[in-house]
Amino acid sequence: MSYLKRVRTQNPLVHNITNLVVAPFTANGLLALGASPFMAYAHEEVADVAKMSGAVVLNIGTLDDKVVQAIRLAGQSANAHHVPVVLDPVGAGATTYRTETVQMLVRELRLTVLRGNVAEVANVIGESWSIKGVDAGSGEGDRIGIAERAAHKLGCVVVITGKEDIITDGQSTFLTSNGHALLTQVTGAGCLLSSVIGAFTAIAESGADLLGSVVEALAFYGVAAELAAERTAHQGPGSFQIELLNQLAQVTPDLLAERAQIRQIHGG
Ligand code: ATP
Ligand code: TZP
Ligand code: MG
Ligand code: MG
Repeated sequence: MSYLKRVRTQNPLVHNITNLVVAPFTANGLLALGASPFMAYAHEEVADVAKMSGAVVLNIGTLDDKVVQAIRLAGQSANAHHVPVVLDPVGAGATTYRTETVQMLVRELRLTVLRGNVAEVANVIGESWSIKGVDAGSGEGDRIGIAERAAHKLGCVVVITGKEDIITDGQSTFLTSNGHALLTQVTGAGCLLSSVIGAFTAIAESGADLLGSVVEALAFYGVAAELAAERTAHQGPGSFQIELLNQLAQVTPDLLAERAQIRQIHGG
């Protein structure tokens, strides 16, 4: 059974501690996919919510000390109960506070997946790459090398997104090239993707399943974006954003298999 089919059959509960820009879009995107979103931030309950969830997605987009503490408590509980943890290090490298916070989080928590743009991932592991606010700055560099070094250093799957996406566990590395440039015109397209990845990690039944489920999540999201763009590109980013939600609900496993552009570049 495809991972997408499993997500829709199992309807995993996904606990999100995310930023205030993207929370409703993220919840609607997860519902469209067939997962069950739960946004919960209170220190009094985050450990309980993480424990009962299929995956926990942690996002520092609009961080403050209270959110950071909620993220730590949720992450610790997820680790203690073997619930997968996805971290989106929004804006790592843009300010010292963000950089130091994500570096503390990756020291304290065992991540399942780290997903960010190239600048964010580089800054998480102490490498430099310029960043403009929450968007990857321009720059040429070894994106694949950064992803693989991050996977080794953190012991998790690392996803670097952009026109082409890199997915690696440090041993095997895949590239997916689905997607559409309109995704860069919708705030939260990356954050929603991190939560979609969370839903796919929730149904991976073994470590061996994990990398495949994340690769499929990337291809699925990119195919949904391509179809949304085909239907709305002449209208603009507003219509595209809504149609992306429709397509997250409508892309079938067969259509995904037909359109997915996945290449393995390293590993067996
Ligand atoms: P950034 O802040 O740099 O925009 P992000 O967190 O918003 O990063 P993206 O890298 O934009 O995340 O990735 C979100 C989705 O958009 C991914 O599915 C990615 O493949 C897709 N994407 C990003 N840029 C392009 C592009 N130029 N063409 C096609 N798809 C893209
Ligand atoms: N500012 C702080 S968080 C955020 C903005 C604009 C959303 C970023 O979302 P994404 O998915 O990284 O584009
Ligand atoms: Mg973006
Ligand atoms: Mg982002």
